[in-house]
Amino acid sequence: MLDGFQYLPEYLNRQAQEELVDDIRNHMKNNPFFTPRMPRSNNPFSVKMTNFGELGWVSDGTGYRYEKTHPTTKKTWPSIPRPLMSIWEDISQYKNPPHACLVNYYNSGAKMGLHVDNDEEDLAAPVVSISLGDTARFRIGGLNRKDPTQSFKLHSGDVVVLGGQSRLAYHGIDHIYGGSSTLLKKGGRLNLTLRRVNV
Ligand code: MD3
Ligand code: FE
Repeated sequence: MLDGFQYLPEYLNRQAQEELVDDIRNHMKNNPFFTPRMPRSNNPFSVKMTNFGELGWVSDGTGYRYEKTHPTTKKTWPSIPRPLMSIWEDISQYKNPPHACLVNYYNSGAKMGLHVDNDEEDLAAPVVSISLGDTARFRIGGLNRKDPTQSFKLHSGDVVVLGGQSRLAYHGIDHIYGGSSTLLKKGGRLNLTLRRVNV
């Protein structure tokens, strides 16, 4: 495994997960999920998303980028919920706070193909990922698409830190195990990723 990769299973207990979901729901009022689209092809992602923070990641037919406002409501994104800021402070070991928190929602058929996250300028900062709800099969490889990959399950409450070399590793979500968690009333999986965008 590439250096800088940290897997923290069961980082959040059930009560902490429930409180986080409530906080996320409150921050989702007037901040609905939208369907990102692939640049050029305009094909929809199977994952729905929204963002918290000064900046949010958006994707449409014209490309990937960070924006200060929601693509459909045109409002600025809500602040990053406090418990998420605390998780960053506790485990990122980074001097500066995150600008963005991507909120991805997967229903049981959704996937995310292998990709690298490099739309951020501050690649020295780690990405911190928090999983809630249904279990996912996560795949991570190396710095080149053809490098060997390994997969493992991410369960509700697990946290992953992608620092160092792993920050630019290929990764994706192969499968969601529908009905594997009772955390979210409507099922599915939420993934939160905290990112620093500008240096
Ligand atoms: C490795 N999210 O939002 S989380 C993404 O579960 C993304 O929704 C997946 O890939 C999800 O871009 C995987 C784990 C993760 C997040 C960011 C990474 C792994 C990463 C950035 C660099 C390397
Ligand atoms: Fe990613």
